[in-house]
Parts: sequence; C-alpha cells; structure tokens
Amino acid sequence: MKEELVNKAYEIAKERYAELGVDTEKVLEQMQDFHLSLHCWQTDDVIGFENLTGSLSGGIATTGNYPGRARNIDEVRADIIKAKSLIPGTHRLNLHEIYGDFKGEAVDRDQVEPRHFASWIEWGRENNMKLDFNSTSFSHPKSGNLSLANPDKSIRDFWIEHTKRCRAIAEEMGKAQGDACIMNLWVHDGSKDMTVNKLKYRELLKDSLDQIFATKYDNMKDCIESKVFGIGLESYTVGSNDFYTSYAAQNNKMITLDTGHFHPTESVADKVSAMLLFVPELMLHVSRPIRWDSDHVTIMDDPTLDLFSEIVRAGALNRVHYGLDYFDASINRIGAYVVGSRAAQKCMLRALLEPLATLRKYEDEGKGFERLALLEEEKALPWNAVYDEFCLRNNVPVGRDFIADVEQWSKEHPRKTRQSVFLEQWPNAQTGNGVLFCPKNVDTKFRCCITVKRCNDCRREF
Ligand code: RNT
Ligand code: ZN
Repeated sequence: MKEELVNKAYEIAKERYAELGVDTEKVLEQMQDFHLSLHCWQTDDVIGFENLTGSLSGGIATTGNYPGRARNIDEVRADIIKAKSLIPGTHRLNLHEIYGDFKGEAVDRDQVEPRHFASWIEWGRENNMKLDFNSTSFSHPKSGNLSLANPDKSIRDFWIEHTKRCRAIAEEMGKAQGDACIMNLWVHDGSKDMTVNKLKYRELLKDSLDQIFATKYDNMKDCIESKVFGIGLESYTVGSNDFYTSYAAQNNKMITLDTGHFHPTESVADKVSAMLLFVPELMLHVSRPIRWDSDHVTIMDDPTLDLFSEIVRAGALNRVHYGLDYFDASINRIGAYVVGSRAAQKCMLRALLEPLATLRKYEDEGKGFERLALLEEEKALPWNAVYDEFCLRNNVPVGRDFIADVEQWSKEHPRKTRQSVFLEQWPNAQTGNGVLFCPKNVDTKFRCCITVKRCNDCRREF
C-alpha cells in the first residue's frame, strides 16, 4: 500500500478524532505498549513435543488437516517469528508445558524442570519476547476425566507435582526476563453425566490449589481459568466460573477469562469491572466461540470490541494481560495467527479511540440520546487509518498486504510429509491430529526407532 496514501488518511483521521478530544498520537503510543501473549499452540494444533497418548484430550479439539503444521521446536519457532513479523508492536509468547525442549528425552509431567525451558528463555531474549506459561493437564495417560480433583491420591499428587513444577519454571522465566511470567492453570476436570457429589470434587480441587500455591514466588503470577463445559464432560465442570472466581477473590489470585468459556449469551465484557474490584488482575484468552468453545480465530466482533472497551473504560490497561487462545487447523496456521492477533489489536485500538470524556459527560447529565448517538457515530470514525499508520510506523505490511506475504512464505517453507501428501488426496481419512499409518506398514525398509522416539512423533514426521 502507498505510504503517502496511508499518511494522508491518518492526518484526516487525526483531525476527526481531535474534534472529539481524542489524541491519536497518544493512542499510538498506548498501542505500542499493548502486548499480546501469542499462544504457541496455534502453530501445531496443541500437540507439543511429548505427546504421550497420541491425541488431544481433556475435552478440547482442533479440527482440520490443512498442511503446514509445525512438527518440531524449530518449526514452531520459525512460525512464531514469521507471525510476529506481520503483527505491529512487541509481543510475548505463551508456552504450554508440553512445548519444553526435551531433546528427545522422555520427560514425564511430574519430572519437568526449568532446564527443559532454558533454550526457550534464551530464544525469548534473542527475539525480544517475554514468556508466559501454562501447566498441561490434558493429552496424557493420567489425564482421564479428573486430574487435580481426582479422588485417587496417586493421580492427584501426580498433577499437584506437575503444577508445582510448572510454577517453579514460570518463576525462572520471570526472573530471567525481569518481568513477571504469567502462569495459567486450567484443568479439564469434569464429568459427562450427572454427578451427585459435586462438593467432593470441588473440595479436592480447592485442596490441590492450596497445596500448589503454598510456595510464594516473586517473579511469576498465578491465574486460574474456568470453563462452562468440555467435550465428553458436558454435565459438570469442577472448576466452574463460580468456583474459581470465589477462589481468586479469597486468595488474591488472577482470573483468566477465556471468551469461549461462558454461556453463549453471557457477556465476558461485563465481568471486567465486576471482577477487578475483587481480584488483583485479569488474564485474557481471546478466542471466538462459534456455538460452543470452538476456538475459532479471533476477529473484530462485537464481544471482543466490548471486552476491550470495558478494560479501557475501567482504566485497567495495566491490570490485564492479553493472551490469545484459538487453534484452527483448517486454514493456513500462520495466517490464522496473524489475523487473530491483528483483530485483537484493532479491538484495543478502537477502545482507546473512544471519545470517553464526552460520552461520560452525557451520561452524567442524563443525556441518553446524545450518548447513544455518539456511540453509534463512533463506529464509523476512521479508526482504520490509525491502524494502518500503526502498521506503517512498525514496518509491518499495511492492510491486506500480509495475505500475499503469508502465501509466499508458506510456499517457500513447504512442510510436506508422505502422510500430508496422502491427506491432500484423502482429506477425510481418519487421523489423530494428522497421524495416519505407521511407516512400517508401507515401507519394508523402514527401521523402527521406538527406543529413541515416540511412535506418534515418528508417524507425524513420515
Ligand atoms: C481449554 C482452555 C485452555 C486451552 C489452552 C491450550 O478450553 O481454553 O486455556 O485452550 O490451555
Ligand atoms: Zn483458554
């Protein structure tokens, strides 16, 4: 896009907003300070590097077989670097425990250590990305339907140990980067059908959390994420919204608001000002739920616009952390990464451009019509010219120019495997996360390396 045109449009926008008392230069500065926490799991369909069961479990699912999934740590890193080159500003990286640099070693979840993340800490420093972290309770032989709320003491202790270790890793990350690492705790615990002792499991979860949080750290912050239900766990969720909100308020913990984790007509935006009076900070998992927690790519839709507006209106910019959480395997994954990130930025930009002083004056004076009219007019103000200027100043493609860029990059970095070629021709073949046949079945010369590698990793790379 022509630079001159972008500048011209921005100058006009600047004047239009100034008329309403909005300083676009100040907003551009605020945007520079607005950091998304990019979710590493968009690159590889939430698989990670140690998948012990071969498929995603815990009531979440990715759908689609679009080629190009990142298959190892180098590809994940390459994808993140590419995505961030197309997103203006500086951003953080949100890692899950299963993305540790295990170097082929089998490291069970109760054995994970900070050293498994040393190369990520280094990588983050080199690439100017601060790290956030997540414990991983899904996709593991001990996941079942219950982890931290499991009545079987040995299983519960296993997950308590895992989560404690994750906090220690987050602490190391925070220390190394001189900025708190935000560690999210989400567990899928629940049941498919009626549960007649709901209290029992919630008591167990509460007790597990108490044990996990007993150690105090200075360089990491805990946040806890509720959910309405998961697939196969439709009737009861141990860690419901009420459970975690109460726990967070009582224990001064942060709440994670995943925009896909509430009833479809429930407003997540409305929770911001209510929760921030009782919990220290909020973490967001910005997603797009289509009828359920489908984790579609974030777009600039009304719920997301409302959410960011409420944060700005509550003067809470520095009390909220902005994670993304979606995983779409049916389209170009880097493209999905960029579209969702830029959409979240646009929502924040529009929130920052709101002529709040005038709107509040109307409200205080009981001028309902005037408030409504200005809210409507605000929608058509030239915010897009400000976003284009933001891209330009950050040396990233303006407008749709990034589409061709992503296409070109994907062409130059093909991720073809024999399995992916097969899937192109047989797109409906049954797969567990892109894993089809065992190489042994189709190649008599193939030497099985199960002692070095896990079966599914091997299939995936074949
Ligand atoms: C699941 C939760 C959780 C996960 C990630 C991968 O419903 O949203 O946050 O999506 O941790
Ligand atoms: Zn989430």
